[in-house]
Amino acid sequence: MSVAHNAGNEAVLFQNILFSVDGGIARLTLNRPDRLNSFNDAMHAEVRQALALVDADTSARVLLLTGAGRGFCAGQDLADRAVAPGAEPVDLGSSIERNYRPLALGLRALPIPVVCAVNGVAAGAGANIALACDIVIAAKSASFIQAFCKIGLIPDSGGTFFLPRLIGTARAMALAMLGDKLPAEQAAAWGLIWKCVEDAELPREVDTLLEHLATAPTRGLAATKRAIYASAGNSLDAQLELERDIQRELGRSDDYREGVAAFTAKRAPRFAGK
Ligand code: T3D
Repeated sequence: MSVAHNAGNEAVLFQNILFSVDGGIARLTLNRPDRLNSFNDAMHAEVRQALALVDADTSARVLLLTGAGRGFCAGQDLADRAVAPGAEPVDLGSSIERNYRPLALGLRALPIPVVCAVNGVAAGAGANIALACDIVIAAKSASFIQAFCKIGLIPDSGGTFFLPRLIGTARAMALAMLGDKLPAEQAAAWGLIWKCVEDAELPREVDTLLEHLATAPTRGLAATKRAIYASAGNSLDAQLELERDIQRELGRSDDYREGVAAFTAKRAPRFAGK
C-alpha cells in the first residue's frame, strides 16, 4: 500500500500502485507484479488519481512511470475479460473510453516531462502506454509486444497512432499483425524508444535523468512537449506560427532570464521551473 496527500492534505491510499512526490520527482509504479502489472479497473482509477495529484502539485517537475517486479505492464487484465458461453461480452469501447483513452491523453497533456522506465515486458496496452510517455528508457531484458492480434483486437491506447509515426508503416504493420516480441535493443535501434541500457544500469540511468529533468526549465520543457506533439497535425506554416507564439511566451519567463544570465556570467543556471 502507498499513501499520498492531496491539496487539502487528505491522505489518499493506493493498493495497486506505488506513488510519491519528492524533490521535484513524482514516481508512479504499477504494482500488481503477480499479474505483470496488467490493468484492472481499480489500478486504472488509482493511476488517474495519481496523475491528477501530479497535475495539481506545482512541486512536481518530472514524472516517472515504471512497473514493479519483472514486468512493466501486460496490458488489460484478461482475467476480467473471460466470457461464459452465451453471456454478454464486456463493452471494450466503454473500457477504452473510461480508462485507456484518458490515460494516454493524460500522460501527453501533463505539463511536465514523463519518463517511462520499461523494466520488463510491455505488452498490449502496456506497450502503448509506455509509448505515450515523453522519454522511454528500457532495460536490455525488456521487450515490447503488440499482443492484441493474438486475441483478435487492434493495437489500442494510441498504438495505431504512435507505431507508424515512430517506426514507419511497414514495421508498425508487421508488429501489429504478428504480435512478435520486439527486444528493447531493437526498439531503440528502430527509434521506437529513446534508449536501451543494461538491466543493472537502469536504476542509475533513470535517477540521473530524473534529477536532470527535475532541475531543468520545466515551463520550456512543457512547451517543447506541446509543440512536438502538435506537429503531428500541423502544416509547416502552422507549426512555425506555434513556435513563434510559444517562444514569445517563454521569452518572458523567469527560466529564460536565468538561462541567459547564467550563460553570460559563465555559471550553472538555477532554474525554478517558471
Ligand atoms: O479489454 C479492454 O478493456 C480493451 C483494452 C485492451 C488492452 C489490452 O491490453 S489487450 C492485450 C492484453 N494483454 C495481453 O494479451 C498480454 C497477455 N500476456 C502475455 O502474453 C504474457 O503474459 C507476456 C508475453 C506479457 C509475458 O509472458 P511470460 O511468459 O513472461 O509470463 P506469463 O507466465 O505469461 O505471465 C506471468 C503471470 O502473469 C501469469 O500468471 P500465473 O500463471 O503466474 O498465475 C499470467 O497469467 C499473468 N498475466 C500476464 N499477462 C496478463 C496476466 N494476467 C492477466 N492479464 C494479463 N494481461
